Amino acid sequence: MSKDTLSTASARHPKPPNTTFAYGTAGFRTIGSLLDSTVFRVGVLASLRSAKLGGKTIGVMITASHNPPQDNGVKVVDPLGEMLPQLWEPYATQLANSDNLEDDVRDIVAREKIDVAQAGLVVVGMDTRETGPQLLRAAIDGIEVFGRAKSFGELTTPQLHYLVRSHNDPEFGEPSENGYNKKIISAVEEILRLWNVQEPLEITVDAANGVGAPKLRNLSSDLINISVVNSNTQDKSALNVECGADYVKTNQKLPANVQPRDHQLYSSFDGDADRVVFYYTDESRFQLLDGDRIATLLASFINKLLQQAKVKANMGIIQTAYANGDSTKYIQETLQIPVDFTPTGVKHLHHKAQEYDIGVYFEANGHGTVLFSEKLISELKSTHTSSPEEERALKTLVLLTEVINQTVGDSISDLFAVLLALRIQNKTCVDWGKDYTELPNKLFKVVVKDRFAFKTTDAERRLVEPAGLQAKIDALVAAYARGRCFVRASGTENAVRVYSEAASAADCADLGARVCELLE
Ligand code: NG1
Ligand code: ZN
Repeated sequence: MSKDTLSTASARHPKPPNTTFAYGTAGFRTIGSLLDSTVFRVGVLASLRSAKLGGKTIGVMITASHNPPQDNGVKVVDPLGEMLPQLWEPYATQLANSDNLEDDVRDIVAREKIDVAQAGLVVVGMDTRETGPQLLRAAIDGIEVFGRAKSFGELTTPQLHYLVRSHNDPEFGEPSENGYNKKIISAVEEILRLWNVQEPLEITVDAANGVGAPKLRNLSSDLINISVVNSNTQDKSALNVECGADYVKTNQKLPANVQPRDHQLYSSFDGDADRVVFYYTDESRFQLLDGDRIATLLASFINKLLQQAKVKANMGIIQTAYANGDSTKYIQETLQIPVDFTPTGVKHLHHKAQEYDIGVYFEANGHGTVLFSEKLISELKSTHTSSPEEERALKTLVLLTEVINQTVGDSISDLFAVLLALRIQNKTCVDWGKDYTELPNKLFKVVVKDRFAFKTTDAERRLVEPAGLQAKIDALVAAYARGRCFVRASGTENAVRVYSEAASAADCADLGARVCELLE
């Protein structure tokens, strides 16, 4: 290990005093100006991870997603585009907080039996935040202690995942941003040709003044016509402010700069373009089409294609406690598809989804994707068909596996999957909104003294600690028709979240407010 290089390089990235860092569900996330040393150290860790895996390409993404503009964050992406395995998260935390970096690096190298000479390539990307470029340089500095760095500059989070995967697995696609664009556009256009669609796909997207805006511009074609609003990435203070998927979902209202025409579909991305939600207005009433709706739309569309193609596959939908109770009921009773629940955080949903031939997972906030197993994909590719209708359905299914990002939730590919599902089924956004009615629901955020005191069980739907609190919540819930309410600590913010739903909006608000009072 080139000790001098580590100490010399690390001296350029001093750790801020009195700050502790924790690698959580979304990697490290805090005020961007505090993150220089942490990002440098994550760079070191990423190259160790590459060495551990015999020189495979690893990714580092610098983003704080939907958080406010002054925040930033960093996470590590594994070779096939997955999140860093949970076993390595404590190493990230250990290095970020270390006062003796060389010893701690040596400790990890010994524990994991790493030959640092094997460190290979680490690809790096960032969103559009003001602190991004400086943190990108810190990451590169850290990576280059043991390995090699390649910066792709501004990227969406899912593009970075794609790039990591395609560097390791050339069959997945060309390892460039252009390769990502080509893969999606050509699959979308081929599906449109198969179904003889003449009119271009059209939608207005609110890009949260984030990186999704410039990236969407690269995806236009004769058959794809996207207008982008909230596309100002130059004004660094505008990111996610009064716009974007998180704003729309949390406030259940239109973002700034969308003047809707009734019955027309709109969509919002978040700041790093891995979440998407849709909406329309009906006589000025706002109708949100969130992650639960995307899951049901895509699952029923794919089911229909499977039937047409006469292919049998086992499909499951994965939800979290934040899924609306009526969406779960609709999936189980009307679509007759099994539902699993996992804790919040896409890595949990992703793992569960991998247990199916087709695993559809979406958080209600719009983060999710559809995973197709390798076994099913090769079966689809080798099945012989006996009619043009079967042939078309089969081809569409294969092409959908190219449109839909197989590594992580992706606003861009989910946007196209939804537009295709609607167009091919001749379904309007209003039809989509009427698939099922939704229970009124509300999300609250409560700042408490110690959020780590809140421990949960049953996919975060019940509290085990603080002792006695769950019984009080149960007693309140019992008083409301179709009431449901749960409390959990946020993994990305210093707060506790309360979710409530009930048969009426007034009851839902009341139930949530009363549970919040229990926390004060
Ligand atoms: P936390 O802060 O742990 O609730 C939020 C989202 C998660 C997930 C992560 C990662 C809600 C209620 N929570 O987590 O679903 O997306 O951010 O970005 O939407
Ligand atoms: Zn995001």
